[in-house]
Amino acid sequence: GHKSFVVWFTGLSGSGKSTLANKVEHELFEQGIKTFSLDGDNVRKGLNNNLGFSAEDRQENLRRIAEVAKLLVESGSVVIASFISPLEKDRAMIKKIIEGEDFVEVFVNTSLEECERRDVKGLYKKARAGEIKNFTGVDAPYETPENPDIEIKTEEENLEDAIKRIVLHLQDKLKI
Ligand code: GGZ
Repeated sequence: GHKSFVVWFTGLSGSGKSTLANKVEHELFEQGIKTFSLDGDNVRKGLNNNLGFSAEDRQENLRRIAEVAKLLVESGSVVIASFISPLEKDRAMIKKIIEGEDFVEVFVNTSLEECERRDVKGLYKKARAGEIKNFTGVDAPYETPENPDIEIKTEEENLEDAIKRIVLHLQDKLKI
């Protein structure tokens, strides 16, 4: 067996959280590790489909996700979670919920300018046009994590190196 814990990716929309999370999950899968991914696509459409993007709804979104992550850790999975998780107080809540279990915070540090330049889903454009309200980085805050376990600067480090660095950090934690 292996130890189980949560790897939590935080960063702006379009920062590259999902790309990194998917690749890290693939690496762990290849090592025979039991993983489970939580992200906006599988959570906001189902469990949290009654929640929007006000500060209160984001907090409740993240609270439920942290509780689910804790259950999955108890069942023996390495949980890979990617959510903007913009506020320090909400990230502190998440850590408190997951508690004794190991928690690895990965800050995907891509500048707002770069996320907006990429604008993969056209959401920044819509937010600037006022078609989406409370958009993180535009008219809702993102508080920079003070002490992440790992920081990935996607504008400076290539994807393969970043994945290697994350997986290496997780190797130690996987040992019973
Ligand atoms: C931020 C929004 C918003 C607003 C819709 N603000 O890039 P995406 O599209 O695929 O990922 C973003 C996702 C963010 O949901 P999270 O659950 O990660 O947010 S939080 O942790 O703050 O609860 C984006 C889309 O939802 N999206 N409206 N207003 N992102």
